[in-house]
Amino acid sequence: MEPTALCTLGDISPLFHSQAAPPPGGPIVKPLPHDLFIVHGASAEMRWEAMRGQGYHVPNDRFFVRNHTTTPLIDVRTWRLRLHGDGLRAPRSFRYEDLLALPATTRDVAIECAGNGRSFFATQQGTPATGTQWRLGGIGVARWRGVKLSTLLKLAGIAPDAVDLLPTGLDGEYVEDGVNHGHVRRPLPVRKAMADVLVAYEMNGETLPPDHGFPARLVVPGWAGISSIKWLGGIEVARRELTSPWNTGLYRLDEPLTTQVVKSAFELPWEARLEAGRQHILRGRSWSGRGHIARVEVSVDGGRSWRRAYTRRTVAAWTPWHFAWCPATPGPYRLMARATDETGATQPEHAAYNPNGYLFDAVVEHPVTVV
Ligand SMILES: Nc1nc2c(c(=O)[nH]1)N[C@H]1C(S)=C(S)[C@@H](COP(=O)(O)O)O[C@H]1N2
Ligand SMILES: [Mo]
Repeated sequence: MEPTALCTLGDISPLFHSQAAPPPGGPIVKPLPHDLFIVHGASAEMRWEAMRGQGYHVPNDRFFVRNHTTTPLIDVRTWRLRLHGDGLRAPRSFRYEDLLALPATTRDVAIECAGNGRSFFATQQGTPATGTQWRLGGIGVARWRGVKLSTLLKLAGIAPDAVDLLPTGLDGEYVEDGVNHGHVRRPLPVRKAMADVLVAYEMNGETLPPDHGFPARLVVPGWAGISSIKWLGGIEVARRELTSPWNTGLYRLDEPLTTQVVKSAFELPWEARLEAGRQHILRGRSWSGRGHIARVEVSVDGGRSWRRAYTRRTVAAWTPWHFAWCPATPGPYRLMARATDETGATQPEHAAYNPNGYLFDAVVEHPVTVV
């Protein structure tokens, strides 16, 4: 039980650090203010405290960006989305206006980098993994609007024996350790493409911003973010299995990565300071690529005891929750949140190590100080 008798119901917001903003870095077009983002080279993760007081969706100004190279600025007047390959009976190109004129679909979908949480392989498990050292801010949920990919594939006469698609981005070629991997592209099975994938041209009611794929991007629900190709230029459709470095070497364990794992995050600054002797409403969100979150538990004593957080039923993209905590004694604490999804998948104490640090699903210990 919480010592609520000792607790005054006070200001529920934690004490925020204010820090001088260093100059933003990286070839991203939108501003990356220090209070919203942690910049990692060409990518930028959202600070979780930036979701405090926000609604269900991550506003476009704070949505994380993961770029292999730089954000291209594409002229929509000459842009075409070209559908080609031996898996189509009527290959064709779509102009921007063609997309806008087709029946539109709106969906709340999370996009999450497969490397989200990677830094905890080093800091929490003592086994560093190579790649961008994300904390938990490599995810965002937006309301995406666009055309179903299945609609475009049907218009292009997709063959019954088509197997794989290869969507390709119009950003620069990706060179890593002296090896040119070419344009960012990753095979997508026809089965998934026909099921629930969008070709999105709007994000949270605005024209898709340049950093998030203008004029059009894929939105692939539940799957690793690399599937959701930005700045879409072409889609090959083939009657055989396709490969690219993004499913043969990168973003792969035994098999190419598909579904994202279960995770949870507190909407608190890292190393937040909270006042002793009053009630704090700890807020956070949990998500899983497999579907709805069924249960969220929180521990404020390093995992010895757990209590249910209050969740409201929402769509599958993610589930906001809250938890009342009244810390009596000043000192350092580790807050932990553990979610279980509708398939029974839950967050373990330890995530399975892999050298590229994909799919970190363990409970994250969020350090705070009670003062
Ligand atoms: N063309 C292209 N598409 C891309 C990428 C990229 O670098 N180029 N990055 C991918 C990765 S790894 C992720 S996690 C998501 C990130 O989407 P966001 O930048 O809109 O958050 O886009 C994916 N689509
Ligand atoms: Mo990613």
